[in-house]
Amino acid sequence: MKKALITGITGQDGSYLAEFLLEKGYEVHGIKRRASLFNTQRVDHIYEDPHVEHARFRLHYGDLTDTSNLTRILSEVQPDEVYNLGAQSHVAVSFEAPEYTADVDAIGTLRLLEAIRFLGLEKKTRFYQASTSELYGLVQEIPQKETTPFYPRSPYAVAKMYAYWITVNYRESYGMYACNGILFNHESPRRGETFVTRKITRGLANIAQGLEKCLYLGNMDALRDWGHAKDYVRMQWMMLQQDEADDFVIATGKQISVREFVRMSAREAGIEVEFTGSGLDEVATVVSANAETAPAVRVGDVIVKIDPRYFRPAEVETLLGDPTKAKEKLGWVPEITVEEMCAEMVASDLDTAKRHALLKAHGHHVSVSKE
Ligand code: NDP
Ligand code: GDR
Repeated sequence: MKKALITGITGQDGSYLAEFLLEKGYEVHGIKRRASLFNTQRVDHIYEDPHVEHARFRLHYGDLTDTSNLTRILSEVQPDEVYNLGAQSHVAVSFEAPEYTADVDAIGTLRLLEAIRFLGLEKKTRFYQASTSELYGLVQEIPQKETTPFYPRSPYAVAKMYAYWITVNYRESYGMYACNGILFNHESPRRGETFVTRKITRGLANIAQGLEKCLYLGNMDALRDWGHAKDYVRMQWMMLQQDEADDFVIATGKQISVREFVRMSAREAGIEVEFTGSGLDEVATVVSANAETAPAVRVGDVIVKIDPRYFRPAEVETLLGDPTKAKEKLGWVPEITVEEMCAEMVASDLDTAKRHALLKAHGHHVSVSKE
């Protein structure tokens, strides 16, 4: 039985990858952080009681900032494959916490690679690094492929650039099987609530059900190549099954704007909107609403406004990936379109919002967390 170790197992990708590897028959180990509340909601459905013999799913307390902890876990697990998905993954937050982001995202990757080498596992353990389209930042070429030069535009992207190159360096220096997946944005109903797609689907679902009045966003013109996390974790595994380690761009090859994603999500929730104004004065106003899915919404309601707080000191305006290499070398093609993904996200958030609205109607307190 193959063993995998996943950092960031409690995150969006970690949870889908763990499911995927368990289905493939792997023993899956994950690193979770200590938190004051339970933080394993995304993997609770695959959790196995550690008291059960031969459990194939194990969680270890740890942190990418802690070298001795990582070394001990690697030594205990002796994994065939390590997937380094753990990161301070929010671009806007990286401007607020640049040093921490560098410690986790850049040096954390070095700590893992060095621990593998220190333990003499460099010929046994294959390594996947969660690299990102944010490396392209101020884009030098459209669409972006493996050979497009990098121009990172945030502390997050700069940290991930170190991680990218240290992964290449360990492959070239020590013959390690180490790969970078340069993944473009990918989303799902499990996406963190402060990333823009989920913020939109959750915000509009809450508005539809009367739990919120208005959604506040930043740059509506940003263009992204959005895929589904399920498609992308399959590719992470495929990358580690080749004869030779290599780096791949993973993307859909299509892009839409944040504004278009708002329109698409609103439509899924039964709301048609019209955008008027520009810059900080842009708003989305309701022109029609389905009484069944959006009973709390009226024609003329302004449901999206701009808040300058959500603009970044330096922005990545446009990202569009060219996944030709992944298609040709690995036979990978994305199966889920942005429209299907958006429909799934809105349906899931509407489901939750309806339950919360019902609780509220029966006098229960419902808190709607926001950033
Ligand atoms: P999430 O933010 O959903 O998950 C991040 C994971 O990292 C969580 O499990 C989090 O733990 C963990 N983590 C954070 N800090 C530390 C730390 N100091 N030590 C150990 N673990 C830590 O991200 P995604 O699942 O969306 O992304 C997975 C990886 O892929 C990340 O590295 C991200 O940067 C990268 N990426 C993501 C893309 C996307 O569009 N989703 C695109 C390209 C790259 P906790 O749950 O406790 O917070
Ligand atoms: P990104 O994702 O920065 O691309 O990083 P995010 O969803 O945060 O932003 C996408 C674009 O939307 C614009 N935007 C807003 N973003 C947020 N979060 N909140 C808002 O209110 C808002 N309004 C507009 C942003 O300015 C940006 O242009 C994600 C992360 O998963 C990274 O870890 C990963 O590496 C990259 O995708 C690829």
